[in-house]
Amino acid sequence: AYNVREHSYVVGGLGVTGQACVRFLLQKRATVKAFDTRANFTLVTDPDSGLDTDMQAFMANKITCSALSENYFEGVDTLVLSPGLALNIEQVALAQKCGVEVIGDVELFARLNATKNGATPAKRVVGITGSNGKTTVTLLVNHLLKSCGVKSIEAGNVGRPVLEALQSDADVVVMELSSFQLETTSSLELEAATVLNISDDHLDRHGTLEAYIEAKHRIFDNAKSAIVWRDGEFVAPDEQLIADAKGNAALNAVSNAEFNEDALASKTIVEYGLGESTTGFAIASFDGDGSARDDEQSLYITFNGEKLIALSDIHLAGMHNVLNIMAALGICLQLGVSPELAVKHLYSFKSAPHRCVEIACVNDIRYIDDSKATNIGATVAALEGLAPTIQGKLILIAGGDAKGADIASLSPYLTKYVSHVFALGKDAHLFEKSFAHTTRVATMKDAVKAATRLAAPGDVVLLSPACASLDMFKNYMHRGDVFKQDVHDLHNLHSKDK
Ligand code: UMA
Ligand code: ADP
Repeated sequence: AYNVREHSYVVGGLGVTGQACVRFLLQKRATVKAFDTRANFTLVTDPDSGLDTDMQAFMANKITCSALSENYFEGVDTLVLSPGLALNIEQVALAQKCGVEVIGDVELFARLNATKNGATPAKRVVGITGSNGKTTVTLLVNHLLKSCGVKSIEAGNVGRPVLEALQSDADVVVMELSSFQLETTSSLELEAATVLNISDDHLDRHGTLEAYIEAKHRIFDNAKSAIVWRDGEFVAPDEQLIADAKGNAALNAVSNAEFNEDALASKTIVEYGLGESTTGFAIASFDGDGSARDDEQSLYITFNGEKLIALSDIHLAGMHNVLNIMAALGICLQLGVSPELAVKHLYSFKSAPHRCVEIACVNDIRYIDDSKATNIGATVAALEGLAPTIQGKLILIAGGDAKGADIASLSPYLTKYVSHVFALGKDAHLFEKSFAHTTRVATMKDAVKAATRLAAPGDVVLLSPACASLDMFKNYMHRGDVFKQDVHDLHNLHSKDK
């Protein structure tokens, strides 16, 4: 079995992940030291961790925040790298030169939890990745499982470090996995895995779409089953086979050396999609009187052709959330929870903040916070999902750091759905280039003011930036909070009036 005491570790990066790794390894009495690339870095210890003295000692002696010396990796065999650090930094090159293996915290989890290593009892794990919807699906799966009596916990990119979940008393871990985490993971055994969707994101780190897809598809390597969006591009585990067969140049560039045909043949595939189908999850129209109807009242999610729930009984906005629900039901199914049972608990799910949430409605103008839309795909989903619910105009506040994405690809959607864009931040000019009705603004306050001036009753002011927030805000939460505050200030709303 994999035993941390037989290894000597360096933890790279001391954010949430790195600190959890250090804490875990200290607790297990493993040999560990750490570096952080930020010169002014100071570790904040968690007073509840019960490890204060160990952490204090660790902080005093074991953390390097300057350039690493040539012999830093002497006697070390494993570098546990934080997801925020790219694989091409000099510290990693030095480790590799010294023969040190580079893994992430998820891989450490995988080795400790591996059935072949006799972990008893191993936790059952499901993995969720994709460009958009990861957090929603992760929280939803966890909610449905818990509601159905399964002892589960959410972890990973959603915020709770996976090693904390390993030490919890949960039987099932619902893991949100980013491309950064998957890049350093190779042996994670999963009951079910899904790549929800693929759109441009993080190309500033991964370089090409192919490399990004390759990282995401590592989720399937040791998964017993795959939950697959029938109409999605690059989301099925056999995409590589299909691509090879068709000679698809873009996908052929996705080199997955470890791709294994036998593993694919033995994988269970659960399909889902918005069309009609008698296998897996689908949408079909059922009308009482035999007449042709396809309004929301007559549309149902089906499983293997059988009615599960009417779309009109679903409270999450947008068809992208119907897809998210189907994916979540598919994952629950692979853990033995029937869709019929799981759907009974959908209504009690509260969606996470900053994801298409109405934060105020004044003079019949709705203000919607979708600050979590940090890439183009998410903004497209918000526009398509909200458009059918809007009587008047849609005024969009967007912009920030586009992370190298092609904002011009948003322009057909802006033309179709949006009357005016107020653009903020570092890449505001890209919106100006892509859409004629764009005005650049300096601050969120200016954006809210200008949007409100333009708005009439029935209109929607949507913050869905298609960009990261870090050029102007601490994070997307902060951006959403500032938006809400500015809206409330402008209208003199007190929080109780929301
Ligand atoms: N950093 C340095 N030097 C270091 C270490 C970190 O400059 O030595 C910087 C990084 O470049 C980054 C920031 O510090 O800008 C945080 O990096 P980190 O690796 O320390 O991040 P953690 O605090 O450990 O949080 C990470 C995930 N963050 C990233 O992948 C950037 C969190 O996802 C995740 O919740 C957490 O682990 C627990 O698993 C956040 C995220 O933004 C929400 N993820 C990206 C996304 O969803 O798009 C991938
Ligand atoms: P992630 O964790 O992958 O960033 P979230 O669930 O936090 O995903 O949602 C991020 C953004 O993407 C939100 O703006 C949300 O409205 C949008 N979104 C959610 N699910 C989907 C989906 N299936 N397809 C496209 N966009 C989505």
